Amino acid sequence: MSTILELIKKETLRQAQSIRLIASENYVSQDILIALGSSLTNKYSEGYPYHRYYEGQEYIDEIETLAIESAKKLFGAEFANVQAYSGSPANLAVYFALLEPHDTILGLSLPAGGHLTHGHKVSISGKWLNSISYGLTPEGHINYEEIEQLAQAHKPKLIISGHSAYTRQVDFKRIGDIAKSIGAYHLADISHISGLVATGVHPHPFPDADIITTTTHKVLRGPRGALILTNNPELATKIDKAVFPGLQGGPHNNNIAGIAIALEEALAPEYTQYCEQVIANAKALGEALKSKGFTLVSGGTENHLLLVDLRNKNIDGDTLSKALNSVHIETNKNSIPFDTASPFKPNGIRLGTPAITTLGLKEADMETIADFINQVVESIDNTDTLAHIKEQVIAFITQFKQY
Ligand code: DSN
Repeated sequence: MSTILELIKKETLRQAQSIRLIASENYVSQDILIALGSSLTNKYSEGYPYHRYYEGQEYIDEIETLAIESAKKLFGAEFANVQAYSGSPANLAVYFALLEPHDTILGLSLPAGGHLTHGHKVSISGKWLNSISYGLTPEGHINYEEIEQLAQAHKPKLIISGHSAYTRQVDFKRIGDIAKSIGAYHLADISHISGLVATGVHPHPFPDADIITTTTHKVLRGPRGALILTNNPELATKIDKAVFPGLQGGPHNNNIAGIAIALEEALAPEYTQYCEQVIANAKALGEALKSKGFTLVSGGTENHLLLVDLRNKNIDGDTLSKALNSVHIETNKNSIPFDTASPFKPNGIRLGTPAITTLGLKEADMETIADFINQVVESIDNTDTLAHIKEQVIAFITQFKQY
């Protein structure tokens, strides 16, 4: 067996023996793994279904059409592009479709829970565009009044709603109304919450957003990739041109097939139950952590993720996430709103429940996980205790369905 195949086996085992709490990760189905590893990866297909530049597309056209139709049905959209390689290129394609260099955009700042591509200054979105950022209130909620003030003062051409580390529901209508009042486009990047939106357990950005982007591999539980959705035919044409030939070459057909399967899975009633359980588990984990003296940004959660403010625990997010990883609990360090510490040693960690909910964990199991996390904080320098916790974690998580 090649070294790479050996490493893949080790990674599969590592995932099976870990409590995976990274809010943007999940486990895909066996059908999706088959699609990803299929002959579809051998094929070039520049263009769109039934309008390609290379021959031999009869099955590829059918696959991409099925993905488009399922995306439209799941999100109630008239147009869907399924070719963007991932969330960042999807957002860039929207900017390329709608904006000129140096146009102004307004998005949630990265330290407040936004994304690099929402205008951070190290990203092309902050270098080639004039990016302005809004933040949160001291209570950890989106500061809608600040959006309004910044929109009036700077007249951005595009306002972005959506986030990577925000624990409350987004008021898409309020942001859409602000965008309308200044003639700006409203882009809702729902990458983190798209499954919740599709199943109605989080408010939908349509009709208050002009365009929706989402990755396909978070709560949505598909392979890596992205969707760009709109109900506006003019914007749809511009977006298709921006994705290809504007930004990308041949689409990743194996991923598009996996996306088509994930969307079909998400259209089934069991997926709505899954999304409801994702939120129930996040709330239960939050309450269990609070009962052990942990502080949560915004006091709790209304979606799939939690941000833990560690300042009262006398430990930073880098040290804790590494210690948790050593006992097979995967999290990521994360800045908390108004964090004065460096992003390399921030004061928070981010936790999410999409992956563990796929394994079948329920509210009562969140008590166990909160207990493991608390034990790690209390035994941070005790290698013997950490080794013992690791054994308990592996015994606990391997009781559940394996992927
Ligand atoms: N890296 C993703 C996340 O973890 O939220 C965002 O792109």
